[in-house]
This record gives sequence, structure tokens and C-alpha cells, in this order.
Amino acid sequence: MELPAELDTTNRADEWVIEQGMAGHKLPILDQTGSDTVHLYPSRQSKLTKDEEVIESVGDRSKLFAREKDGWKGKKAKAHKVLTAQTFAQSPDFMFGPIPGTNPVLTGDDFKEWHQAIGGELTSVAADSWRTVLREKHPDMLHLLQFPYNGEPPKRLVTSKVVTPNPLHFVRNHGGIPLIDKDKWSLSLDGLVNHPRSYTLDELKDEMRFPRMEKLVTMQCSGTRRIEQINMYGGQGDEVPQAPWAEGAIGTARYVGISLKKVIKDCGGLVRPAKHLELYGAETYIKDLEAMNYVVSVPWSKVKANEVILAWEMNGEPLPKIHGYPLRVVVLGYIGARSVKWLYRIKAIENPSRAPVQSKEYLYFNQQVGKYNMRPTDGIQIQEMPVSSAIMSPWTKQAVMHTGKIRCKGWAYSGGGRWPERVELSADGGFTWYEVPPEKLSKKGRWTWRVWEIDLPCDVEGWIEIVCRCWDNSLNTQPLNVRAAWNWGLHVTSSAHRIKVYSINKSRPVTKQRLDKYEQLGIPLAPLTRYETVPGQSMEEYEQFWREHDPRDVDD
Ligand SMILES: Nc1nc2c(c(=O)[nH]1)N[C@H]1C(S)=C(S)[C@@H](COP(=O)(O)O)O[C@H]1N2
Ligand SMILES: [Mo]
Repeated sequence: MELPAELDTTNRADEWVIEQGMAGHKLPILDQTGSDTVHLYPSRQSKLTKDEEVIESVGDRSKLFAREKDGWKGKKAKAHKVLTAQTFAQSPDFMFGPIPGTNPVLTGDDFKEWHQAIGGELTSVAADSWRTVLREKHPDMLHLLQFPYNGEPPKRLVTSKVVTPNPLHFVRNHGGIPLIDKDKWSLSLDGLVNHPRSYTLDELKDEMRFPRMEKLVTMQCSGTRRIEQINMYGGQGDEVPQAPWAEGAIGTARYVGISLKKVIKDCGGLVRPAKHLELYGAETYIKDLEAMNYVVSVPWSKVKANEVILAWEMNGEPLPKIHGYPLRVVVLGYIGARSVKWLYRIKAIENPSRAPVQSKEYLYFNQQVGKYNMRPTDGIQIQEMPVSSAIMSPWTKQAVMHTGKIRCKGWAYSGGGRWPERVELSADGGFTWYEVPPEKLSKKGRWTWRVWEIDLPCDVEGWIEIVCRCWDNSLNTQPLNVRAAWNWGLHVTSSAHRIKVYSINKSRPVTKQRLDKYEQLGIPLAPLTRYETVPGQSMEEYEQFWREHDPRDVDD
């Protein structure tokens, strides 16, 4: 019988991927609200449109739209008009994977297109931001999102030093990287202060006016270790606007600057009812087709405690452009999001900022809150990070050959001025715990992480689960499973860090003999799963065994 050239099938091309349980999100949503089940398919992208007339009507975009600083004052509506006068290609959704294995991982095409569409000086921001990345960051950085740039160091480099070298410090950006001329830059303080005024960088650096502050600070993005939440259940996705971070979105640096409290004092202090300070970043952030600055706020109580620094130096160098040159905020013990880079304005206000980054993002929701029912007021605004930790070596699915102890390395951190007091590891999935010896933890500090090392006792062989957890000085500790930490925004993955490792214990005679034989025969050990080529026993040994033992089956 002649075989047909093509199979007569009604299967879709990705049927097997769906069958494997890898792409259920590509199936229609089942609507069971009526008596019959209805299949809701994603709508096809319609043809892209562009209303040139509306776009022209806003005026000369090269004059209107400056790439940064207060470019959005009074011009937001025009930028919005330009963006809504056209449609954009749907951005890919990698939330359920597979996330591309490239570097840069994601390209951020939608963000690039929005910037280009607004035009004016924004046209070239994506390209020159990438040039800044290549100039300022380590060549081994993992570029999670090319634009806006988001990158973290690979595991082997995250904890290689207690103080993170600047080129290896993670970067979290919401827009382009401003290229600010410090001589044209100033910081203005206004809102509910007695004497609003502005300062040049030299004025802020004048030690006769403002005493210097120097602090070793760990900054952690609330998205650190988000990949574990993504791998468990998808959450807010769409080209992953909040970057698929692993454990590297944390870094430690020595910052030099001044306390924001002193500057507010210099402005004659706050006027009632001021209770919060709104912090303005200079770059353009585009969200929901609105153009704006990156704006968040911190409470006065935090400022009053001298825990909000205006910093111009990072590890003995002027702030790199990518980290906020010429001046950034460093909020001690809060999530990175509050430490505004490219700061140019501070406004004293009564309530926490209504700007979207403060009011609608960086919220921690209950697990039942998601796309179809969320309201911003349901979320807790994330400020201090809870205690957390992570294993940097070995890595999950790696095989480790050892003689009864597995050497593990990692970091531990707690927000809000608390610090890791004890780090514990388990080689049996979290049943029994060994403590990292105190001398194997780096020095403690109120605002810093501690990196650690341990020779973790492990007798067993085969697949094991190594777990790490930390206790801070308030005896807070980490939930044991990712599920307990999971939330739609995929923030604050503070659960105990779990990795699967294949343990090969050479202190066991059978294993040792076998490994020695591999060596004699010159057979490579890796990879673990390659087809077995060395017989486990000689035929004589096999026969010998059965002479000395009962047979497999019995007659009576
Ligand atoms: N102006 C501005 N400041 C910003 C951001 C930003 O996108 N724009 N990102 C914030 C977030 S979410 C984090 S985690 C930290 C990261 O700081 P880093 O890039 O210096 O590591 O910067 C914060 N400050
Ligand atoms: Mo962040």
C-alpha cells in the first residue's frame, strides 16, 4: 500500500507539547459559566494600524520629546496620543516557557517599539542604552532583558566577593539609561517643605553643609529568584516585563553620599501634613501606553532615621551611568525599587505616591488575586524584604562526587535592618538541618547580606534535595516551599531555596571501586545519564553471588 505523503490529522502542530503538559496555557480558556462549555480562544492579532494624521497633530516630536528628566511635564497627553494612534505587534508571552536560551534572553521589542513610536530623542534610546551596558557591565553578565536593560551575574560570580564589583552588580531598569551631564543637572526639593530649593552636585558634596555618609549596603530586587515562581505557575507575563530573575538580583556595594534628612532640614524642614517623600527618576518609563518618569516614595519616618541616602559614589567610583549617575537614592533595608536612580526631584507629600510604580506595581497579593480580580488596594506595598537565602553552588540537576560531605556556597539576607544570624542546610529535603559554622559566614552588618560556605554531611547517594534557609536576628525564617510564596506579581520569592543534586559518595566501597575502574579504563564520567559501558560485575562475581545466596524464586 502506498503511504500518504502527509498524515491526515486534525492535531495542531504543537499537540505533543500540550500532551506533555508543557503548553496547556495555549489551549482555549474553558467557559463553564453557562449550561454548555464554551471555548475562549485568544484573539488573532489584527493588522497593525497607524493614524499618521493624529501623530502629526501633536507637533514637532523632535522638539517635544526629550529623552529624559522632566521631559514629561505637560507632554504626557501628547505622548499618549501618539502611542494610541497606532497598534503594536503583540509581545510574546514566555511565562509558561520555554524562555529563550539566548543572551540577551529577551529583547524587549515592545518597549523598543514604543520608544521609537514616540519619536524625538527617544528614537535612539534603546540602542545607546545597550551601548552603555556593553561599556559598563562585565562580559559574563546574563542579560535577561535587553531593553529596558535587566541583567544579573551568573551564579559562580554572585557571591565570589562579599562586596560586588560594580560591573557585576545586577541592574534593574524600567526605561532607557539617561546620559546626564552633571554640570547641567540639579536636584530640586519641593512640595511640603518650608523653603523649596534646588542643589548642584557640588553643593550636595559640600561637607561644610552636609556631613558625608558611607555605608555598605545590600540591594535586593523584590523579583530576585522569580524564576522559581515562574517555573511553578505562570503569573503576570507578556515578555516578562518583570525579568525572569534567578538568584543574582542582589548585590552589595559601599555607597558614599549624604542623608536625605539633612537636605530636608536645609530646606527648612517639612510643612504639615507632609509624611512621605516622592522621588523622581529622570528616565522615561512607558506603561499602558503612558509615558512618565520612574517615581516612588518613602515614608518620612525612614528618612528621619537617616536610612535614606543620596549617593554619588559606588565602591570608590562615581556612580556608573547604569546605576544612576550622577545621583541616586539608596534606601537601607528596603527593596531595590525604592532606591531611585538618576534622581532629579524630591517632593514632600502627604500620602504614599500615587505614581504607578508605587501604587500599582511592587504589590504583594494573596494567591487568589490575579488578572481577572485584582485591585491595587488588595496588595501590600512591598518595602522591607523578608529574610531569604540561596545556594550558588552546586547547581540544580548537577552531579556531585564527594566523600561524605558536599561543599555548598551561597548568600543570606534580611531586609529592614535585620541580618542573617544563622544559615542552615538540609541534604534530605528539609527534614534535618545542619548549621553553617559561624566562621564560615561573612561578617554581619545591619544592611548587608552574608555569604556562606558549608561542607554539608551527606551519606546517601542518588537524587537528593538540598535546601537552604536562614534565620535572621529577629528569628524570622523562610517558608519551606515556593507554593507558599507564590503570587501573581511573582515578587518576593523568599521560600527556602531547593536544589536537586545527584550525590555520588566515593567513601562507599562499591562506588569507589567502580569509579576507580572508570579511571583505569579511561572512560569519562560525565555526563551522568550516558549509557552504561562498564559492566557492574564480572560473570564470575555474578555466579559467586548466586552460589552464596538463595535463588530468586522458591519452590514451596
Ligand atoms: N530611575 C529609576 N530608578 C530605579 C529603577 C528604575 O527603573 N529607574 N529601578 C529600581 C529597581 S526595581 C531596583 S531593584 C533598583 C536596582 O538598582 P541597580 O540597577 O543599581 O542594581 O533600582 C531601582 N531604581
Ligand atoms: Mo526591583
